[in-house]
Amino acid sequence: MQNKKSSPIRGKRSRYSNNTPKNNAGKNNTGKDSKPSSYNKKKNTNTAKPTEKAQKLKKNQSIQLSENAQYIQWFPGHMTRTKRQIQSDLKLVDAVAEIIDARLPQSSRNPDLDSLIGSKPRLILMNKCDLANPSATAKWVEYFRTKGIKTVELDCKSGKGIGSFTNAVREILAHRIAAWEAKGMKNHSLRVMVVGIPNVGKSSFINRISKSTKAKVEDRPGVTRGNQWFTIDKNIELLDTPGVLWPKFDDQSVGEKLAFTGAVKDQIMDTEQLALRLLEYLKRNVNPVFKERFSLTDDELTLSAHELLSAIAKKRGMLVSGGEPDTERAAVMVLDEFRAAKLGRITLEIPDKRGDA
Ligand SMILES: Nc1nc2c(ncn2[C@@H]2O[C@H](COP(=O)(O)OP(=O)(O)OP(=O)(O)O)[C@@H](O)[C@H]2O)c(=O)[nH]1
Ligand SMILES: [Mg+2]
Repeated sequence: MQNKKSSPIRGKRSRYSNNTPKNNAGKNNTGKDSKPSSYNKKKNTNTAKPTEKAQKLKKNQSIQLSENAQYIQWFPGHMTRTKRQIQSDLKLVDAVAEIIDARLPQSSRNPDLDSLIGSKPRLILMNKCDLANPSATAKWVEYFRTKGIKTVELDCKSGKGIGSFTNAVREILAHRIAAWEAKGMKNHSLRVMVVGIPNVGKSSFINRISKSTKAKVEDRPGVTRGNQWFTIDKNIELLDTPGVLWPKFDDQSVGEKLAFTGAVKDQIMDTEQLALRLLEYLKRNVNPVFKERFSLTDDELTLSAHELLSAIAKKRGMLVSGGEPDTERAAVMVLDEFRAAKLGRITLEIPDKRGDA
């Protein structure tokens, strides 16, 4: 598996991150016209205010947003083109494999997919299980089972679960295979389209299963830009597709969770505010790995997110000249460590008690 960069945000923060309240002003949701701002280590993070869009959202929709919330949306032009391409390529495939992120089994599902793929047989590949909480993963597999959706747990880093894919495809296509066989067509080749949000591991999965490195893989969203066929054995062909999000996250917490896991381009966001939101979550849902990783005391866990980020920066020796904590560097580090599950194998959502997602 190719892995050109270990972190989606490392090294970019100094060029793009800017913690001023108007950070998102002047940007469209493609991030294309956003101007990299210079890295200013002297910022006072305690003055961070919600972005203009977040403030507007708060006013208009009466949503309780913390001061660290920001408006997140990413739907660049290539995603519109990909949607059209998926639609036109559907007639070429027998089934669709929807890859989702095991840390976000609900929010990493594109709501547009249902209407896009219609009645095509579908299975879910729940990837990045190595980063998710195993008992939450089991709950989600059960949840999808009750909804009648075949689900395979995957870890494309180690290859765990890859061996179950072929049988799962045969299972969801059993009727068609039986019909082909009745017509004397043995070993009819099966074509499966692999779809999913950006950075979820579509290309990694294809490389793993085809034992190649032909599909381009990087640790950032938006790597695959065109549909590409791969033959995994004489009977199965897979179509790799670019990751697609949707034009508007109705619930901003969805955009935020996708941003935590790296499905949204980092350059369109304020990294420090995002890390503060993540710390707010981790403070509410303390797990021992997170606590231990930063040697946090119970008292420190009662600090505000800003204070906690400063404390973490100091603990890691991240200081700017004058001895002030370098919270911007610490923010990048916190997000990086979260994404690599160094703060625990955290699943950010579980199906509720009624069995709803
Ligand atoms: N820990 C872990 N990392 C994974 C897994 N699968 C993929 N990755 C990593 O996730 C990142 C994105 O993988 P890609 O295969 O490029 O994802 P993609 O869905 O093809 O992304 P786009 O083409 O940008 O839509 C890479 O750094 C992979 O190494 C997994 O199961 N576990
Ligand atoms: Mg890809």
